[in-house]
Amino acid sequence: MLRYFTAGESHGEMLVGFLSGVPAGLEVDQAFLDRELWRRQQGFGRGGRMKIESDKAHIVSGVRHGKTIGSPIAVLLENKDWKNWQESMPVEVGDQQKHKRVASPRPGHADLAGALKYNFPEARYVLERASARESAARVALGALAKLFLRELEIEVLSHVIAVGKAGLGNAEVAWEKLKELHARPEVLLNCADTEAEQRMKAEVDQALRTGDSVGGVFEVVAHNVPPGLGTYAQWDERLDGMLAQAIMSLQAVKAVEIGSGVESALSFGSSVHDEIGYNRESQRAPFTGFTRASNHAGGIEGGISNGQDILVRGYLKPISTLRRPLGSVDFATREPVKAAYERSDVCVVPAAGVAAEAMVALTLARCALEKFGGDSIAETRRNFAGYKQQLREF
Ligand code: EPS
Repeated sequence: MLRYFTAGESHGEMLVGFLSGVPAGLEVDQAFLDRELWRRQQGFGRGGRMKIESDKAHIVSGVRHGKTIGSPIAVLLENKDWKNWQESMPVEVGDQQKHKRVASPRPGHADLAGALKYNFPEARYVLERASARESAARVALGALAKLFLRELEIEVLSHVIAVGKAGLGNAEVAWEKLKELHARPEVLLNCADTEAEQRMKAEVDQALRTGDSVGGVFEVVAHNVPPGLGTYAQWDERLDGMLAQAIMSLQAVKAVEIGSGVESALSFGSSVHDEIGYNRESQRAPFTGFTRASNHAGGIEGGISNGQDILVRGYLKPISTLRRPLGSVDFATREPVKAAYERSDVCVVPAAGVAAEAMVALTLARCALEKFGGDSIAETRRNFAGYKQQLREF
């Protein structure tokens, strides 16, 4: 069973990712891991922190001679900013005078709820772990999951479909276009349409000018997923339910949509459901001869992948740290004050999309391993080939 955890504070020494259950014999492409980490650091509207960090995955276990060995994989990511925080956030007792308090909670951030829950007099330790810095560790683990999925020819990418009010007119972007977007050496807002991307940039510019922040919508696309991952048999084994949890667990995500789920709720069934056809001439489609006229279902029906691309959208609230802060209350005096301001990002929609790819990849990898099993990649591939044969013969 694929299991994973992360540890680490935003300004602590490092982030740690832990992944167990990956079959032995998977080639680990270090450059791929580091490029995934680089992608998460990009995007117009990121703050000063990204100029300090240059994330690299330092694997310390579970990989030998370039391949997984079936043992748990631990990945370390250095926080370069740690050198500026060693004295104010030491592991040992240290000098309390050097502690950097977060005196007033930011509306929208975990500050207040976290301080109440953990009984902290202020929010420093809350934001340290609630911070989206943690998602870097997920991206490192997700990159390993993507390498595993590649063995089954499954790929996962994302693109941005809205930033604030600026949206992509037609959000249906061909897989090949997503591949081109992914290959670009620079990331602006990771939108496949350059005109829409400029409008998105204008939204971020406005937020920058006015001391505000802006959210948006990303879409993750999982390509070449075979029918049959997930099941309706138990509520917690449904693929859409697992993906919703995985995406919702990312910092700042406030809504998740599978396919055109939101629009579907406002439409008649006849315009929502994806009509089924069959192609007798060729086995053109990757797994079966069954075809669909559309993909409003986002590749999942009855909690099971149906062979179409899986489409998952995440709706991101605007970053909760504002340069022109909202009203709050001082933790110590309980007097009204402005919320604390620390250096912050203004827009992170492209970065969140990359983190969401990682979560989708980890979820699909877990489902694929449950279905096909295998302690070595050779075994998984053999089992997968048998299943594909079964689908062809259906
Ligand atoms: C974050 C605040 C900022 C972001 C951080 C998330 O960090 P800092 O307080 O050091 O400026 O840059 O995101 C990352 C460090 C990252 O790697 O994504 C927050 O409070 O959530």
